[in-house]
Amino acid sequence: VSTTVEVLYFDIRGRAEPIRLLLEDVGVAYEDKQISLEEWPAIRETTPFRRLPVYTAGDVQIPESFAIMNHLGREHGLLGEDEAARIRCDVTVEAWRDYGNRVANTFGALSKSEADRRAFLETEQPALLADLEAYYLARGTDAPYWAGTAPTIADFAAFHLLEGVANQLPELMVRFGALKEFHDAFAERPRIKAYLTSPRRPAALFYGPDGKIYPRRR
Ligand SMILES: N[C@@H](CCC(=O)N[C@@H](CS)C(=O)NCC(=O)O)C(=O)O
Repeated sequence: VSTTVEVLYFDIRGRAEPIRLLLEDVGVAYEDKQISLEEWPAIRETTPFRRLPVYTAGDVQIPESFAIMNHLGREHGLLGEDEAARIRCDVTVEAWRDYGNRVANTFGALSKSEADRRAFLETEQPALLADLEAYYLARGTDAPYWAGTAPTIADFAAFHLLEGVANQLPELMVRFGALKEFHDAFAERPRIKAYLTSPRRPAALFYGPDGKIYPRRR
């Protein structure tokens, strides 16, 4: 008996993208329900926290993107091979989540002034990426993963946010050779590679103040 798996989110990559990447990589068939902002008011009141994404598998409904990631991590053995890897997985997820929230606050729909955006780009973002790269380099293995010698949910979270850097700020990406190496290696995973260029993948990265933000280059 196969359970119907559905990811409900907006028609952008956004907070659903690590979930989509994970499902693609493990080869689970899922329905990717992408709604427009016009459709949202009608759906909003049916969701537990009036937010998306919401994941459904049969009778199981889960809001909160990282509750979904943790659930899928338990199902597919993607939470770390030992306690050291589990700790690194948790730390990596939290650190990239903070980074992602700062990017969203700066460039998203309720984004700040041009001066704040410039300050973020010039100072805060490179500093955050430098810290993340230092953490990645201290992983104590040559394996191209953030936590241990096998993929974890942290890799999907990190890869998604690095996709944003690779697409929008290639000149910043080249300053972080190890992050770029991780990104490029992860992009070569066969199912990830197929997904990245598939029509299934939403073209837009996220919603900015004036509508959807698309990759500068691909
Ligand atoms: N902590 C939540 C945040 C969810 C969230 O902020 N969703 C936004 C889109 S990225 C949303 O649904 N906004 C619509 C609204 O607030 O009306 C998660 O990680 O899933």
